[in-house]
Amino acid sequence: HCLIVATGNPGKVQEMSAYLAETPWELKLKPASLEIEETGSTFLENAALKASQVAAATGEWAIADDSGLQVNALGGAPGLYSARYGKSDAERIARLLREMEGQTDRRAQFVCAVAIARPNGSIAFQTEGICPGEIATSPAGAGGFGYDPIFYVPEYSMTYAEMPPDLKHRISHRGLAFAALLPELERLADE
Ligand code: ITT
Repeated sequence: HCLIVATGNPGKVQEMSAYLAETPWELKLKPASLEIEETGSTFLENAALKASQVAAATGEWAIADDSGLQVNALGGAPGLYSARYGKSDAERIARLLREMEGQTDRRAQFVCAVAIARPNGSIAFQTEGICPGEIATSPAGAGGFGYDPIFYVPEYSMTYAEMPPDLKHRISHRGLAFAALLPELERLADE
C-alpha cells in the first residue's frame, strides 16, 4: 500500500523516511494544503488525530509523529508547545536557553508519539518513545534539526546535533518509537 507521511516538518520527513525505507510501504508526502490543528492534550492524542485526519481526508493509510521537549526545571515546558515556542528553530533555541539561564537542573526528555491510521481514519497502532538528556548551556553540532543542537545526551557526551545520523536514529525518542512501530507496519501491510 501507499502510506502518507503526515508531517509538514522537513526534519521529521527525513528521519521518518529513513526508518520507513526498508518497509513494504510506498511513501507519499502529505499535501501541504492539508493542515491539522493539534487540539489533543497528550503527544499520543495529537499523533493519532494528525494520522487519522490525514488518512480520512486522503483515503490512504497515514503515519504521524507528535513530539516535544520536556524540561524539568520549566515544569515540563515547552512540551506539547515545542513547535509553537518561537517562529523558527533559532528563536525556539534562543528562548529555551534564555529561560534556562542560571539554572543548574538541566534535566530534560524528548518524547515522540507515532500513530498509524487506516484509510477510514481508524487508528491501527500507536506508540511512544522517550530519550532522557539535558539542555546544553550553548548550541553544539550541525546535524539533525529543531532543538538538536541543545539536546545533550550524557551517555554519549554529545548533543543530538553532534551525533552521526545513525547514532541519533538508534537512540533517539523517534528511534525508540519506530523500533516498536516497524514490526507492526510489516504486519499491517497484509491487512
Ligand atoms: P508536524 O506537526 O507537521 O509533524 P511540527 O514541527 O509542528 O510538525 P510537532 O508539533 O510534533 O511538529 O512539534 C515538535 C517540535 O519539536 C518541533 O519544533 C520540532 O522541530 C521539535 N522536534 C521534534 N523532534 C525533534 C528532534 O528529533 N530533534 C530536535 N527537535 C525536534
